[in-house]
Amino acid sequence: MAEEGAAVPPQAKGSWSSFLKSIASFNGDLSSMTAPAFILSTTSLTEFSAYWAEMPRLLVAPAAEPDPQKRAMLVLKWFLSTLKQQYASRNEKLGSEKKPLNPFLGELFLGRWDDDVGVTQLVSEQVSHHPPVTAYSIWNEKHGVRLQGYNAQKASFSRTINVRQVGHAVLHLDAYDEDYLITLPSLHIEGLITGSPYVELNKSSYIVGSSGYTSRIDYSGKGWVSGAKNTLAASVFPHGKEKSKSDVLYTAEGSWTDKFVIKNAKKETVESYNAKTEPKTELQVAPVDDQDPLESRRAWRKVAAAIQKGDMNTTSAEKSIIEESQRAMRKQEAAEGKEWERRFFTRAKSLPTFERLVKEVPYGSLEIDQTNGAWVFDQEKASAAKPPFSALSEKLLKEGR
Ligand code: HC3
Repeated sequence: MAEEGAAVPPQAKGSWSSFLKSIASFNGDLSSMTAPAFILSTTSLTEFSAYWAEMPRLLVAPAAEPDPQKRAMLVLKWFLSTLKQQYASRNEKLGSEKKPLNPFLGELFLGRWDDDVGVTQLVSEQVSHHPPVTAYSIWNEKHGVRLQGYNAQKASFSRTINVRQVGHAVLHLDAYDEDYLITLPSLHIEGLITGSPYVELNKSSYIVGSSGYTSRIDYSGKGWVSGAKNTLAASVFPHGKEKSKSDVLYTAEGSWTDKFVIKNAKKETVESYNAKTEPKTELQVAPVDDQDPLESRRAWRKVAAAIQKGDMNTTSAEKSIIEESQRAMRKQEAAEGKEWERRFFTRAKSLPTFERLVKEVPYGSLEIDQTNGAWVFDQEKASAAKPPFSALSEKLLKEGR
């Protein structure tokens, strides 16, 4: 058994115990949790949208596959390949899962990947602050592949922090006018007692394709008695055949942080994946000084620098400046009877693709009350969008902040 608080710096032992006591009674809003300095991350949640496409080659691969069953399998392979980046990369890089910066309404994270599959673009925007909701759109024009989605988190405490993700993603393949509805896995935090938290996925998630094939992915981890960390087992089957073993077209088995294989119905390996060796393309982001004031790294740079130095007074002071200015804007909007204008996304009145495909997901529903609406990428807004992205940005730019 690991020593209690083994990864907690000696001077932070007291604050870590208080943090553990406080989360046992917390209200479900992850952003309201006050965590000790050593566990604070300098990265905002708006940046997490990039995890969907760090291997653009895998994202666009289904677009070149004429067979619809194989296409569904390649979509599954791409999705599984994103899991390590999404849920374990911070652990690998920083030694543990840290508490991300809580994005402000209108915060943006913009970037692009440039590699042998052409340009893949990313737009991520905080479309709601209460509750926190991040929306994103990722597209590769050359291969006609578009991914868009939004997510929020509902947390609860029982033994540890349990997080249910609300929201979904839709992958669209232009060449086949095909959509894949992607539901998001639930997770919980392990390693809290030892002071080195990490994410473990649990339960199941689905990918439902409009071509008639669904994938279900089951997640499990290291239990008290048996099981291995980050285990996945998935299958691809025709719509309506989830319970029929004889209808399974492909299975995937392995680890989402290590290796997995995909086999066909004859149990022949058709694809294999090694998360440790798969090359990634680096995301390109504008230099901070050239960014719009609403862009994440520019907006948070003073906070991030203070966190890096372990200077909690400056961290709080700089966070307060952002929070105060956000409060002032909300007050002004309320007085004018207006709502903050999202730069790239719009609240949808209905989501026909979601409604059609979600029928294949047991207990699947939209839950718009949990995400302040259903959010879609607005092509018109995106074509018109040019920095600075708000009157406030312009003011800040002029003041040279
Ligand atoms: C729960 C989480 C914030 C949300 C993160 C999400 C669900 C965000 C969307 C991404 O696509 C996938 C993703 C990955 C990791 C999730 C984070 C893990 C931990 C973090 C909590 C707010 C931090 C808890 C604090 C502490 C100190 C225990 O780490």
